[in-house]
Amino acid sequence: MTKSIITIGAMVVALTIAFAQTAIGTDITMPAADIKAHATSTTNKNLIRSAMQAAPKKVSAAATIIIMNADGTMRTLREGTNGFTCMPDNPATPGPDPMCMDKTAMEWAGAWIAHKPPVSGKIGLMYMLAGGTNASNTDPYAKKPGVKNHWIKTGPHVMIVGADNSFYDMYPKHTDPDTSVPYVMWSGTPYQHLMIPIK
Ligand SMILES: [Cu+2]
Repeated sequence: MTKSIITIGAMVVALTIAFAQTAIGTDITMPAADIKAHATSTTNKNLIRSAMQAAPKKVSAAATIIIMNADGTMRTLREGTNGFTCMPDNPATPGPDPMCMDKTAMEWAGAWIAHKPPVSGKIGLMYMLAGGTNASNTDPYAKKPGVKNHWIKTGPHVMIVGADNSFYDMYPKHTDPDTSVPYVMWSGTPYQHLMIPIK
């Protein structure tokens, strides 16, 4: 899973203002309300495009697209029909890391963000086909690398969340994992999950 999605909301606000300012500079005849609406739709389009890179085309095309606001609440950019939810890249991390998840994985992510235990015995699937960057393989809430951590970069992968310990026990759990083979992230925490490279 991937770090502080919470910061995305703040980034979106900053981006929207930046877009609006650019528009003011180039076209002073455009009414302020139009500028704001135009900036918002451009930003939303880019966020949706980013989010859709996480899964196979047919999956992300029918998925709901959301972003997380600064306070942890969610904003829906587009309603979907196939039970998958996609989120755009988190700009706080070095690499692109959009993700698409099924309903169970979405509940799991909600538990993680809220620091609550995920429902046990409900297995979920996540796609991260654009890759991902995590601040720590041991701390689910690390926002940036520390003395013992550095950015963990994983290429295109899928993730299995919510399985039993016996499932994760089959795989390596190193703090500094080889990301070219399946490995467990956040082992020993309620948020442990299997990272499965697919390239
Ligand atoms: Cu991941």
